[in-house]
Amino acid sequence: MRLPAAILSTLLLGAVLAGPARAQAPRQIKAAGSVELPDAAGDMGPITTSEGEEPPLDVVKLAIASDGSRLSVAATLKDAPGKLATTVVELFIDTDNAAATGATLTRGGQRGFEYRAELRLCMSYQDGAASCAGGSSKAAPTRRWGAMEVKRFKGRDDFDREDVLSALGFPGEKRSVEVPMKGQVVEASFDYADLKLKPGQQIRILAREAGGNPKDGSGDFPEVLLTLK
Ligand SMILES: [Ca+2]
Ligand SMILES: [Ca+2]
Repeated sequence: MRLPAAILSTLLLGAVLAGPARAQAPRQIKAAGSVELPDAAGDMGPITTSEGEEPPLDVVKLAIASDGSRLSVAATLKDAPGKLATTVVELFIDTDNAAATGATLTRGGQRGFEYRAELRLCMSYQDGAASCAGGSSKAAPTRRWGAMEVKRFKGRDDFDREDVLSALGFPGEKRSVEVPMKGQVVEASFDYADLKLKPGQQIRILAREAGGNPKDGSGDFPEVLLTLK
């Protein structure tokens, strides 16, 4: 079939106009002190484990708040969690708000991050085990809480990093706070000092939904430029 020339050029023009919209950089939200980011329900596929599939930890709201000495992160889940302890949200933090310094993300390619903080959903189980990553697939959970796992990127490579804060508290590492899970909210926090932050400092945060396989391929929230309280 042959298309008339006029229709063909309209189609091509349409394709050119649609191009830049898709390639557009993600929008950045400016916030002072705190920010709340709503998120779609149903945008996460199941978590793949060696034992099979687990239901995803689908975040519907992410709240980030600073109080002058601590930064807290709270994720509201669409459904009650199963029995798998794992990361709910990853936060990549550009502490000097400069893309030219820090690590480049292997997945996504965004630049400039000095730290990665993970909001973990931790659980203890009937058999006495506790986990913030993986968990016991046989025993039933008896308690659930939120904790932070923080790493510092040493350079450009996002796999080259050192421990700052340990979710479960391995010997020799500073242990995260434990915040009991309330309803469907997983929350934890870290000290400004853990990331060498000061009140009034402006930091760039890229949060990423991590408890499952994001259906859009990235799970990225809009970037936030946050001025700390
Ligand atoms: Ca979601
Ligand atoms: Ca930086």
